[in-house]
Amino acid sequence: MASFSIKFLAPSLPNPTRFSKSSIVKLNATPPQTVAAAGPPEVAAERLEPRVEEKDGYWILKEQFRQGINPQEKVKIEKEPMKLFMENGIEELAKIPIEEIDQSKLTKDDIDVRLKWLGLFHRRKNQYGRFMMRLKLPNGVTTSAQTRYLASVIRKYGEEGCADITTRQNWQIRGVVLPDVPEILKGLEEVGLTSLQSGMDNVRNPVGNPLAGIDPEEIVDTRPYTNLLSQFITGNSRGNPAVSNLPRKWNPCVVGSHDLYEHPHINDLAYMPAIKDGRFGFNLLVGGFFSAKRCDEAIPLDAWVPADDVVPVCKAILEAFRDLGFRGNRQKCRMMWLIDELGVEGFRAEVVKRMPQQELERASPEDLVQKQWERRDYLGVHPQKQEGYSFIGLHIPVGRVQADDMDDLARLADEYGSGELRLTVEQNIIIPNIENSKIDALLKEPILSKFSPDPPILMKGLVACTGNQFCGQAIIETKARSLKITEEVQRQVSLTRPVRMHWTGCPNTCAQVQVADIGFMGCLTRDKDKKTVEGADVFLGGRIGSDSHLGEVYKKAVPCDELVPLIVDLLIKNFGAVPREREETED
Ligand code: SRM
Ligand code: SF4
Repeated sequence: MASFSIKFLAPSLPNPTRFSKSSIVKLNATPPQTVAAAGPPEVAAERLEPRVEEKDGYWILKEQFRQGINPQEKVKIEKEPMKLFMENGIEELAKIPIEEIDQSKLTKDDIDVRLKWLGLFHRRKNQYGRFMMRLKLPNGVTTSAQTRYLASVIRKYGEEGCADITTRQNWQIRGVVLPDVPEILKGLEEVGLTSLQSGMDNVRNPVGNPLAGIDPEEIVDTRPYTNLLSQFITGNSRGNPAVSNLPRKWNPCVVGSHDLYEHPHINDLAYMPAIKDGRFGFNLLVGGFFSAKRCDEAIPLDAWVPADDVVPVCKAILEAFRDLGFRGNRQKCRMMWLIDELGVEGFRAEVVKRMPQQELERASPEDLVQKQWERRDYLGVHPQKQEGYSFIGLHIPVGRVQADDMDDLARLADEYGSGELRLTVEQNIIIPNIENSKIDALLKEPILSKFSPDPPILMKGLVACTGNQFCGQAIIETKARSLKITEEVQRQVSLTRPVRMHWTGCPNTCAQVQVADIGFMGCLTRDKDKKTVEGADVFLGGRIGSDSHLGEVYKKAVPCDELVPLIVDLLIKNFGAVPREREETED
């Protein structure tokens, strides 16, 4: 398959769009209804009045649309969150003792809500006074210097500090205390990182092919596009308030591999490589999302953009969402709800209005992603498209690392590769650009017994969200439990193919249980003695790749202590597992 290169475009910086104020309607506090099956909905012209306006460089909800809005919208109105970064409000906030901060609603909301615009999440419930810091890491690409810097930050926090690789191929670091934040923000800038606009009603990390630029089978190198998107979204790490007051979170990805490592079907915007009239570009999928109340796969927008329009179309879609999206019940604010309300064509028309030339081509039939493609395992050593070089995929159990681990991984990247590391949505790490002559020595490195290129087969596909160790929304513990249960299951059965098991601590499904072969979603339940215990709803049948399909509940509310026999049974009946005892007798 041919590869395509693109020009590296200067990021298109925020360009405020102004709208007529002629027709004014009140925000309907009743959430929009799902109309998917009912044909194109009738949408009154006044419904298309933008609900936000620009004031002093920030976008705020217009007075007339403030009825029935959710509490998070009120927090945004009370004080613009981006000011903490753009007007250096963080410097002052960081000087106030946390006890004092907690005494005023305004400053309490600053640390619990508004700081998420700077990527800082106060772990009030489970790690009071400490913050998780979420980075932006387009395409999951990072450097050894960045990794060492992040390690240096968490090392300072001793047992309170650690880091996680996230399900959006990103870093999160933990243990951060408020007085250190201004200095950490400077440190991030020095190593070329940003944490800006990574939480709350912002665009999340742009996901791309973890093998971009090194994969002999790649369709297109996704890195330039994910970089451009991130530069646009964060205003080159200086902040972009034009897209920081969305009605809700928003997830983008750019697909570059037939393997669909990027999970296009569960992103709000997925760029699918496609040729049109000999030009390279992308068909667009929109609206994929998971939430506690509703999960939906992305649908075609019936639109194709040339490669040069990746940023303009992202901007147009974000502006349509920002201007028109519902801001009432938080469970009904994701972009798919707006698409439902306007109909795909209606939504598309709003995007077209916001394109620079008010034009958007129809989708191309020449989709470049091969439908019949067996998803490849990136763990282990694999040849790159660059002759004489290989990459190695290392398994990072449930994505958790400590400072020393990060330093060691950075050292491997420097000594054996080109100083680059890549993070994957399965919470693993890839080290690219290793000269083939160095592979043997690399495979003897002691840290590979912890972060194995060839982990036990069931560990390969294990993913777990943060869970109740740190996450205030968690119902159950996930990371340690998922490892323990998987180890136990492995002792009981053997398998010849990996089974992707995902654990998520609550219905928000950050670990995407619906895409897993077997998923576990935390809940509370009762055991045989009627005692309340941690449990899980078990999901089955998620598929990824071109025949993607969301898994469904197989069994509800299973006590965690009863999961091992259930998993063993599922593996035997559905995934060809063989009980170890029988295997031993047969030998
Ligand atoms: Fe998530 C909220 C962790 C990927 C759906 N997610 C949270 C919070 C911020 C809740 C909180 O304040 O504690 C969690 C932080 C816990 C912590 O201390 O780490 C959290 N989400 C994560 C991460 C770290 C899970 C992981 O272990 O990897 C992932 C960070 C990705 C990143 O780098 O940005 C993460 N979250 C996801 C995904 C997966 C994805 O994007 O592919 C989803 C489902 C997909 C989607 O969003 O459509 C996801 N997270 C949610 C939701 C439900 C969203 C909704 O529309 O209702 C929430 C709750 C919310 O936003 O109100 C949530
Ligand atoms: Fe927290 Fe729930 Fe997301 Fe897990 S799924 S990180 S428990 S919000």
